[in-house]
Amino acid sequence: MARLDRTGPGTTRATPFQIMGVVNVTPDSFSDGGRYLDVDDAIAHGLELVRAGATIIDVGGESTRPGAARVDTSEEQHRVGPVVAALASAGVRVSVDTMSAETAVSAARAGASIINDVSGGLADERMPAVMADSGLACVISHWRGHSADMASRAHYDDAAVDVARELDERVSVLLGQGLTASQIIVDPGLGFSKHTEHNWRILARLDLLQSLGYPVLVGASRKRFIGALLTGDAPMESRDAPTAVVSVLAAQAGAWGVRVHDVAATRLALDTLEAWQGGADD
Ligand code: PMM
Repeated sequence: MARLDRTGPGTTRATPFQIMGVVNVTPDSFSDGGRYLDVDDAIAHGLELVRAGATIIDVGGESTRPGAARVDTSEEQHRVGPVVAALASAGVRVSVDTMSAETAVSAARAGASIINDVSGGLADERMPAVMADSGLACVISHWRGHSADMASRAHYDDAAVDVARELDERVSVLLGQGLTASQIIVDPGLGFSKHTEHNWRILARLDLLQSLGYPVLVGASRKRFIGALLTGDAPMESRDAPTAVVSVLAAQAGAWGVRVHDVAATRLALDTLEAWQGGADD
């Protein structure tokens, strides 16, 4: 049986559900900062995530944690370049998590096949042209400003409605700048200028994002709003079980994929959903 091949009753998904495994080559990412700063460790971790079921590996060299400082572009390229090159040459589908046009260009040359820009092409004015020229798939996230002061921008009438509308407007601008519709994957940018209640509202109304007509990527993994479900001083890894539940619910809601740190937990959760759905076919 094809994995999670249904988007809803009677409809078939063109592509299998995507599990994007995170490899942060940073000293300061909130969930795994410093663990894979060494190039060999980062490559090994990427390959391990592929063995665990990741269909894409997302390689990032700049932390976007709340309050994070920007990283120099050459340092960012120095971090991600060798990891992207090694994983791509091993046949892995690689995305580069960057807001820098220069880093996107160099990662594309190194073999990346997806540009994942959490700013949706807003942080670097050269990014839309790079995305258009590359012809690569591009993740366009909802974004209102840099991490240093993003919390001050977390004001919504209805977060789900507002995020869907702002993403739609952003995509229209990018289409006008030469991107094609087939390149676009949208992402609500959970945690970026969003408080806990905003993130849950967006997830509960994922249908509004789906209705834009593009594949939807959900990045909830280990974020603060997931941590808020836990009591006390729970370690970061405790957030992986609720993250896996979010992955299943996102798949059921018709998302294209999820971006997660613990691929094995998400794979198992999705296999459980598939087994459940399989019961309906018998
Ligand atoms: N979140 C982070 C980084 N990159 N990319 C996409 N497309 N969506 C996200 O939600 C997203 C992202 C921040 O999380 P991390 O520090 O764990 O990488």
